[in-house]
Amino acid sequence: MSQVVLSEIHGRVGLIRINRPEAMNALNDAVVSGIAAAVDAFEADENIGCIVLTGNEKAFAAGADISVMKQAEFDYMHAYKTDFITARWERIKTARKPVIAAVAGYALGGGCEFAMMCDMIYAADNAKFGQPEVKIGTLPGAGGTQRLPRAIGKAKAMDMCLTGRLMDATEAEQAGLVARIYPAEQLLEETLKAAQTIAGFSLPVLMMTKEAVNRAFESSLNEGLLFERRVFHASFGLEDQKEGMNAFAEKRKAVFKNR
Ligand code: DAK
Repeated sequence: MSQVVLSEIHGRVGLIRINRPEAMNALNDAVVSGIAAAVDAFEADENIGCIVLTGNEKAFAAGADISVMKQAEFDYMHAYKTDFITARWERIKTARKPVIAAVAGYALGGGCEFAMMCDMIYAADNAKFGQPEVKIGTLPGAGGTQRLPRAIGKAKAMDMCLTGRLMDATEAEQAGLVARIYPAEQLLEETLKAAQTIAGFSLPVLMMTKEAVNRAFESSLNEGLLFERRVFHASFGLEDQKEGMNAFAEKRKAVFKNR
């Protein structure tokens, strides 16, 4: 049996590839657990500073596996009691290192939700995003109704969730869902390049920055500003802060020690 999740190391970047091409990378237990295990490993590895999650040129992931969810035993009681596909889904969200989703082709349903759990999305020009669950008699269940409006506003999010329509890369970038667009054949290379740049910075600073930006969505402005001030002050306790500023003054490249 082929591995449904592949992981590779490129310099200081951990690359996770969803690998179920025959099913448009539909997300089943094995895929979600495989992604979570890869994240666990990269988080524990001191030589990794940034993680990239990707699929293939046709699909990042076309959603949760419908062939599993359509089974008769998948009734309310089963879904509720087993906390259906919840357990390992949130591992991306809890990653402390930066995570970039590199999306080519379809990112639908749980696939779009997975991409939105990452810190940012770089898209290929053929990317298509959507929450089409309404078409199969259900609704987004892994954050789509919450993260999509925060990313693109209520009007477009409501439109997508209620009609199930797809959004192309250009619209997604204009709406704020996507940070960058690349020609499909350059997506992975360019994403890895950006990830290497990120991974070359001080890891504790990256982690503090990520925490602070995420506060913007989880607290009031004043609370967020207070949190930012505290981690900003904390950064002056890092050797890397002294190194970064000394290197600037000495007109040389900083050598961060991640402490
Ligand atoms: N599940 C299972 N198989 C899928 C699939 C999916 N989501 N999407 C595609 N496939 C399979 C197709 O069945 C087909 O298999 P064969 O017939 O060849 O065996 C193969 O992939 C190729 O697909 P198509 O023949 O359909 O290819 P097309 O190019 O014509 O169309 C498509 C591509 C992506 C537009 C189309 O396949 C499609 O509409 N797929 C379904 C998209 C969808 O409805 N996605 C949302 C699923 S619901 C939760 C977390 C998450 C979720 C829920 C709860 N919790 C944490 C509680 C998420 C739910 C969902 O994502």
